This record gives sequence, structure tokens and C-alpha cells, in this order.
Amino acid sequence: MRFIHIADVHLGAVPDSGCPWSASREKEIWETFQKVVGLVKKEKIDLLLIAGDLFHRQPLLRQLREINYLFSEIPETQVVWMAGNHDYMKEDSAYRKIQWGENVHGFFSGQPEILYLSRLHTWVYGLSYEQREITERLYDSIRPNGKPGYHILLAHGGDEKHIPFGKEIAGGFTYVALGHIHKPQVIIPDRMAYAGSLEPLEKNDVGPRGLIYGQITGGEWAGGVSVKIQTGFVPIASRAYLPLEITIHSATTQLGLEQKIGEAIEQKGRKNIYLIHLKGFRNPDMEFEKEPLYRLGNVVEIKDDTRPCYDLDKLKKQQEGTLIGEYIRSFDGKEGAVEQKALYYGLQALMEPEL
Ligand SMILES: [Mn+2]
Repeated sequence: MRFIHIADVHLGAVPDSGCPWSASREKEIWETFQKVVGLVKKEKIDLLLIAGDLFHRQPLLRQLREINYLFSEIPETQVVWMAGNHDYMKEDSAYRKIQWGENVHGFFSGQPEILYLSRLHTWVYGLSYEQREITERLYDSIRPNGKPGYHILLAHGGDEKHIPFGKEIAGGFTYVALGHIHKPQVIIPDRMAYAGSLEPLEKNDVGPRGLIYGQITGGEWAGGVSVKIQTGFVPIASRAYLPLEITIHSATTQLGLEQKIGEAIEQKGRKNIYLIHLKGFRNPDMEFEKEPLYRLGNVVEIKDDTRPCYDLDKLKKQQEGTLIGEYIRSFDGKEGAVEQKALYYGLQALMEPEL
């Protein structure tokens, strides 16, 4: 039995609102979701698990018709979804109004339920959020029913306000498909993992995003061979947020810096979104302008931690007897990183009071 586990698609989200690439991002989230359905079809995947927050907010009926249509294109695949804390199921939720296809199974209550997918010898356990926050440890009480078959738990949350749980909830389950944390992470190898958001949704979502592919074999119905599971992460997001650290030196000019950043963006991909971090020692009379740097690509943030590179020995001699000279002298023998930082900041304040 082969499955794909996704979570936190957040359809309808508009990442980096106000940035030039923002509108494309909203569209790309839908496109990547379509890509997953296409992959399911092409690879003849048996089971598609959606571990909550398929939508960023309450889905509209017309949006769910699109989803239902996409799922009707993969009739051989069983789809199991739950509502998470973002798209939690209200009394009048559109999730309850749509006539879902036969291959689509949702959890329609806030109480634990079990779905049996007979053709796949698979039991799927779960529930849907019916409010934004749930502090009860609802997953602690969900245990495999002991019947023959693969036992999969679909769970969303894991923090204080969203059904807290630990790795012990995996006890007895073949696989636990997690959602809510947007960074993909394995909690128990091949047993319990967060798929992460399908697309990165904000600048802290650094690194690749995608889906978890899994294969379960064995079982009593397969000649009594013991049950085995293998999983792997597959990046599928259309872009990534990438930190770009640039170290400058005393000879770096504005144009030189722009060229360096431009080349790095070219090399790492123009489609990605960059968080630029400037480090190193700049010429004391050099101040980098940020505005032109934002225009070099999809730049969402620029952090300038450069410091002026004063020639301390020369300065000390030149400023003998002045406040600046005394200030430098007061740091004699203090080589720690914190002291050095204080020295440079202080010097900057004394020497460039207009800043
Ligand atoms: Mn969530």
C-alpha cells in the first residue's frame, strides 16, 4: 500500500502580502496542490492523507467544488482529510455541505472516529477541529483497535493550544501522519512525522517544502509477513525562502555588493525568495543603501550587521588625549566578542554623531 501524506496546504493564504511576488504565491499554492494530485494519479498512489489546514481559513463552497473535482480525477485513490485549526469545521461549514466523491473520506466531528478502507486493509483514526483552539489531549485516548490491518493516525497540532501530544501517541500505530508544524520533521523514523507545509508560507519557513511518500507492506492478508513501512520526504514546493549571507570587507562598494548579491541570486535561482544578511567590516565612511538591493530579486528582508573597520592603533595614536583616544584605551586587553562589539558601536557613535 503506497501513500502520500501532506499537511498545511493553506489554500487561500497570500504569503508576503505587499511584495511584488505575493499574488503569484497565492496561485502557486493551488498549483502545487494540483501537482500533488497529478503525482498521485501518475504514481497510482493508494491513499492520500491530508493532515489538516488544507485551507488557510473557512473554505468556500466553490473552492471545495474545485477540490472535489480534483479528487474525482483520482477515483482509484482513497483520500482522507481532517479540518485543522485554520479551516476548523463550524456548524455551517462548507465542508459539511458538499457531496464528496466516493473515494473521499473526511472526519466530520470533533470526536475521535475510525474509518475503514477495506480495499487497502487500512484503518484511519482521527477527528476534525471544530474550533480554533483545543487544549485537551484528545489523541492520548486514541488507540489502535487491534483488528487486522494497517493502522494510521491522522493528527494535527502538538502545541499547548492545539491538542498537545508527545511521541507516545504513536504506540501501536503503523504510521502517524502529522500536521500543524510547517517545518517538515520526523518524530519517529518511518513511524511519525510532520509533512510540513506544502509551500513555504512566510519568511521563517526557510528550506525545502513538500510531501511524505510512504510504502507499507506485509500483514496477515499478505501471507503473514510482518508489517514493514518505509517513508521519505519529497520536495515539491515551487520556491524556497533562502538565507543569503554576504560577507563584505573594507573595499566593498555599493555596486560591488549589488553585483555579488545579483550573482548569488542568479546561481541559487531567481524564483526563490531571499533573506539577505550582510556581515563583515565595511569602510568607515561607507553606508550601504538597501533600496537597490531589494530590486535585485525576490528579497523579503535585509539585515545589515556590518561594522566599520577602524584602524584602532592608528586611531589611538591620532586621538591621543581626546575622548575617542581614551575610549579606545579603555578597551585595552578586552578581546571578548561582546566587548569588541561595544567598542565598535561606541566608536561609531563618537565618530559619526550625525548617524
Ligand atoms: Mn495548523
